[in-house]
Amino acid sequence: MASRLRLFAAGPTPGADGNSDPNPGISGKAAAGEREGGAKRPEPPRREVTDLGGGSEVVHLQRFVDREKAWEWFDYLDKTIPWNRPELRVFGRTAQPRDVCYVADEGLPDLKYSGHQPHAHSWDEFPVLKDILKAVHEALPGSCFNSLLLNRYKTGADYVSWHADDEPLYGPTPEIASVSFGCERDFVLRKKPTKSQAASGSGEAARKRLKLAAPQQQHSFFLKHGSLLVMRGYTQRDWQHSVPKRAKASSPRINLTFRHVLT
Ligand SMILES: O=C(O)CCC(=O)C(=O)O
Repeated sequence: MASRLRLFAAGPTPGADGNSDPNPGISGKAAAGEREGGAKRPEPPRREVTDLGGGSEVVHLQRFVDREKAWEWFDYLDKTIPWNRPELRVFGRTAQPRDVCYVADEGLPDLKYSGHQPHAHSWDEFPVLKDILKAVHEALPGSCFNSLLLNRYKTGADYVSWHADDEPLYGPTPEIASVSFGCERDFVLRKKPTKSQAASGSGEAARKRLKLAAPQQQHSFFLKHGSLLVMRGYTQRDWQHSVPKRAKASSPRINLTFRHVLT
């Protein structure tokens, strides 16, 4: 059967704010990741770039891969990946409930994050991951990912709290490409307080002050089934991101974050 994969690497760049939804009619139900139903609508190629300032940028392709192919990949990943649910710690707290798995090229330095050192599986174990990696590389010319962190959120009670992927093994300006399947969830970015702001109070207090003073210090993206979101430049140094709990998100979501480990 001919592949129905359609990639939208070269769509127009509409402007600074990438948060506008080209399909505002999508209901909460559809947003929860329902598979079929409803009228088929044309899927316009669209590449939204959000300039976060200070050399940080987010690129968002809501229709990176078509729904049917995205569900095929979701089902494969859901059934085939050897998911495990480690105890992850962020800022001294044990939390972060979600299933994870790690895949990487052979011979890379070990990844350690949130107090967890995952076993690195080989790409050869999961041929579909190679297909997805190829699609991501085609969508992002010049990219060269050699590792992948997979997350599965079984319900809206699973989440990732505020953090940055600023491990030294990714270097100072990593490009991180995040592909989402299944239940649609919010992805939120907030500015880290500067050193002097943090020094003048607790980090959290500084953030509260910042938020009051500057609402542009937070950006929210709605990650749809089959979408691709890319963080670039100094995003990991200067911003934190999270996928908050959502009581209404009742179905599973799978997220793949492709990264380049420096060698
Ligand atoms: O699930 C997501 O969209 C984000 C995952 C994430 O933040 C991470 O793996 O570091």
